[in-house]
Amino acid sequence: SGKEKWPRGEEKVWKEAMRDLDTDVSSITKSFVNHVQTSLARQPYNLDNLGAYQAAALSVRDNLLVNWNETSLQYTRKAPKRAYYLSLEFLMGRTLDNALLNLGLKDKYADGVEQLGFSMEDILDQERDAALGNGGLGRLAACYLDSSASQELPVWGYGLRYKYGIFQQLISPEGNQLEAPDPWLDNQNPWELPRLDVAYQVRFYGHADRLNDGTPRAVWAGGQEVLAVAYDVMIPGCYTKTTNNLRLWESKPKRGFDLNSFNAGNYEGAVESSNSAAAITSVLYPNDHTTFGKELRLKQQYFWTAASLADIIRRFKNIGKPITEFPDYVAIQLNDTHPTLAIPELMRILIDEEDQPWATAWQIVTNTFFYTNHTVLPEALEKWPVPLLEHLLPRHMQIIYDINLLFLQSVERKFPGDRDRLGRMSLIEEGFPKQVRMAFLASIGSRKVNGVAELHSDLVKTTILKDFVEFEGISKFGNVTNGITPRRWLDQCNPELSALISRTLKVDKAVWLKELTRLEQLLPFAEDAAFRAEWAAIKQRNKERLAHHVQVTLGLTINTNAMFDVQIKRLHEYKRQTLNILGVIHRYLTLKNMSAAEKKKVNPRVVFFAGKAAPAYYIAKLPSPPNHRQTIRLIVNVARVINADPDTKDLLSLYFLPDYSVSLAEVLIPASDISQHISTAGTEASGTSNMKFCLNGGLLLGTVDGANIEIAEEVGESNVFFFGHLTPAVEDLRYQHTYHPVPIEEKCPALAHVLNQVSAGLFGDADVYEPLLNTIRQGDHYLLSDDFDSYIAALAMVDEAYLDRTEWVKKSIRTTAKMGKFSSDRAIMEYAESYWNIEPLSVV
Ligand code: F58
Repeated sequence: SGKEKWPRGEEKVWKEAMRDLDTDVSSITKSFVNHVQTSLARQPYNLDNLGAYQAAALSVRDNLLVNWNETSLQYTRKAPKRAYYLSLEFLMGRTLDNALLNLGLKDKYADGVEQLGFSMEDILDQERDAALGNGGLGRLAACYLDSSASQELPVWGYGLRYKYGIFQQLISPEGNQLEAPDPWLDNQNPWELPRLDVAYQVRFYGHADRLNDGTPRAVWAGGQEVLAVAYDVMIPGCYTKTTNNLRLWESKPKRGFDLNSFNAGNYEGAVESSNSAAAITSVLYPNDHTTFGKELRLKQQYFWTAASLADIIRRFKNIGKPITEFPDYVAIQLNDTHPTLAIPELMRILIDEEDQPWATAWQIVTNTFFYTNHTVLPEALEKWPVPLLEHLLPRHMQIIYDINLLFLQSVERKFPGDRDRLGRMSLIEEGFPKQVRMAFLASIGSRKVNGVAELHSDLVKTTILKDFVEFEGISKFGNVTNGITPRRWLDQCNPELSALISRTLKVDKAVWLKELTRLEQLLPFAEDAAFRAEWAAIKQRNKERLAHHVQVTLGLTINTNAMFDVQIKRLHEYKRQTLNILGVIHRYLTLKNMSAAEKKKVNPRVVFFAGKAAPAYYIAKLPSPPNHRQTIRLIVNVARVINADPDTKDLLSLYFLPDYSVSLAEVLIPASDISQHISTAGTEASGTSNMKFCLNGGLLLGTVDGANIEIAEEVGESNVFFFGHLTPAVEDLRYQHTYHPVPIEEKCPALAHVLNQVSAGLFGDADVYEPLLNTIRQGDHYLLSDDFDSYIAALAMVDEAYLDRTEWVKKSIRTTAKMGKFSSDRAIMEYAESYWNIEPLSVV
C-alpha cells in the first residue's frame, strides 16, 4: 500500500530536482563554499585547512550519497542474492583521496580548492585514519569492500563502530612503546551517516528454558538488553555508480537510566547500565594472534553478530519469500572465527522465533555461512570458556551442545568406535574450564571453508582441520589467495607510477586498474632504456617524498642515495623483526671491520621499521610474555648507536618510524627498493603488504611462506630473494631444538657473535635484552638460528644485485608487471563465483 502513494506529489518535480550533481569546477567550488556557510556554519574568508577538509569532504559526500541511494534502490528493486562480509575489523585509512579518485573527480577538486586558496595535499593531510583494525585481517576487509563496489557486486560489510580504534603508538627516548587512545571521532566524521532509526535490541545473560513440547524450541528471557544503532559508511566503487554500504553498530543503553534505582535515590546505580552498554563498542581489542577469554570481547562479538543478522533477516523478509529460501538470497562470509556466534544465533532465530524444525534450520544455516581462516598458530585459535558462554548466552550454549551432539553422532556413524577422533573433533575441548573451539564450530556450520594463500590453505587442510576434511570431504575446503586493491595501493599512493603506466599501456587507468593483469604489457618495456630511466626516477622521487615526510614529522635527515630496505607490520615473534635487527647488527659489525678501500664498494643502505606491538597491560597477562616490546627497544637503541657512528653512518642507517598506519604505509611502500617478509616458514598465512611492495616495483626478500610463494611463481624466482628452511623442515628442527640442542656458538657462530655483542652492552641496556636473546639461545621456536646464515647470504645477494642498477630496474619493472593476480578484484570475484554464488549488478 506504501507503493501506491509513491512518489508523493508530482513526479516531474521530483525528477527535475533529482538529477546527478554537476561536477564542473565551478559547481564544485559552489558546493564547497555552500558547505562552509551552512553545514559548517563558518565564515568563508578565514577558513583553516581543517575546515577546508571538512567542506571538501561534505561536498564529495554529496556525490557519494546520490550514488549510494541509487545503488540501494537498485538492490531493493531487483532483489538479487547478496553477500555480507562480517568482520570485527575494517582498517579503512583515509577516505577523501580514495573517494575523489574512485569518482574520477580528483583533478577538478584540486583545481577548485586551489582557486579558493588551498592546496589539495594539505587538505588531504587533515584527515585522520579510520583505524578500526589491527593489521592484515582488517586491511583485507577494507580492500574487499573496495573491490566489491568496483566489480559492482551486491556486498555489504558489517562491523563495529569503535569509539577508539587501534592505539596510537609513541616511542619513548629509551625505546619503549607507549600507548595512547585513538579518539578518531573527535572532529566529526563526515563519512558516516547515523541511522538512529535502524536499531535492534540485543540480549545478554538471563535464562533459557526449553519448551519440551516436542519441538526444539526454548524461551530466552531476562538479563540485560542493549540497543544496537546503525552508522552507515559509503563505499564507492572505482568508475562506477555502484556505492555499497558498510554498516557499523554502536551500542547504547536501551533506556537512558533505570527507573527503580533512580527512585531509590541511587544516582550512580541509575547511570551504571548506561555505562556498561556504551562500553561494548568503546574500544577495538589490540589483539594480534593471541586471544584472551575476556567477557567484553565476547559481548562485542555477540552484539555485532546479533544486530547484523537481525538486519539481514529483516531485509530478506521484505522480499516476501519463505524463510527456507534464505540461502538463495543471502551469503554471509565470516572473517575469521570472530563472528562464529552467528551460527548458533541464526539457529536460535530459526527455531525459537521462526518455529522451524532442527534439520531445516541446520540446512539453512549450513548453506548460508562461509568461513575464512587467517592463521594456523595454535595460540591464535579462538576458544571460549563454557561457563562464560553459559552465563552470557545461555540459549546459545544449549544450541552449541545440541549441534555438537548431533555432529558427534554422525562422526561416530562414519568412524564407529574411534573415540580418539570424537575427542579431537568435539566442539567442546575437555579441561578446566571446558572450552568451545570456535574454528570447529565455524567449519561445521559453513558451506565452505577457505585459507588465504595456497600454502596456508594446504596447512589448514592437513593440520588444524585434518579430521574435518576426512569427515566432510575435501571439496568443502578451498583456497582464495588474498589480494589488495590497486586503487589505493598503486593509483592513490603512487600517482606518478600510475600515470606512467597509463601512458605506456596507452589506456586510461579506469581500464587497467580494474583489469590488473594488463600490467603484463609492461614487460617489453623492461628492455627500453628511456622507460627504465623514468621508472627509476619515479622511485627516486618517492624516496625523497618519504625522506621529506620523516624530516617534517621526526626532524631526521635521510640519505636518499641509499637503498631503502623496509619491514613494516605488526611486531610479532613469528614475523621475526628480531632476525632483521640482528642482521642489521651483523652488517654494522662487518662494516666496522672493513678497510676504507673495501667500504668504497659498499652500497649505502637505510633500514626502516614500523609496526605496533601488543600493549603492555595486555601482554603482561600472558603466561610467558613475548618479546615484541624488547625488539622495538633494541631497534631504537641500535639506531641510536649506528646512526651516530662516523665510521659507518654514510653506509648504514636505521629508523623506527612510530605509529604505523595505513597512511604511513602509503608513503613507505612506494619508496621501497627491497622489503622484508621473513616469517618462519608455515607461520604467515598470506601476508598482503608483500603484494603492495611488489606492485610498486619494490623487490621482495622473504622466506618460502604465505603468498611470497605465489608472488615468486608469478614474477619468477630470479626476481625475488628467497632464503630459509621450508615448511616441512620446521617440525623436525623444533624437535631437534628440544631433544638434541646444539649450542649456538657451534650451530651459527655469526649469530652467536651478534648476540654476544648485544649482551656485552654495545647498544646499552644489556640486561633488558637478555630474555629476548635467550629465546634464541634456548628453544628458538621461530628458528632464527637455523635461518640466520641463509638470511645473511640473501642480504648479500640483494647488495650484489643492487650494484647492477640496470638489471635491478628491470627486475623492478618485471615485478610490477606480473602482479595482476594479486588484485583484490580477482579475489573477490572468486568468492562471488565459487563461494557466494552472487553476480554483478550494474546501477545505471
Ligand atoms: C592476518 N591475520 C595474517 N589477524 O596474519 C596474514 O598472514 C594475512 O595476510 C591477513 O590476516 C589477511 O588474511 C591477522 O591480521 C589478526 O589481526 C587477528 C585479530 C584478532 C585476534 C587474532 C589476530
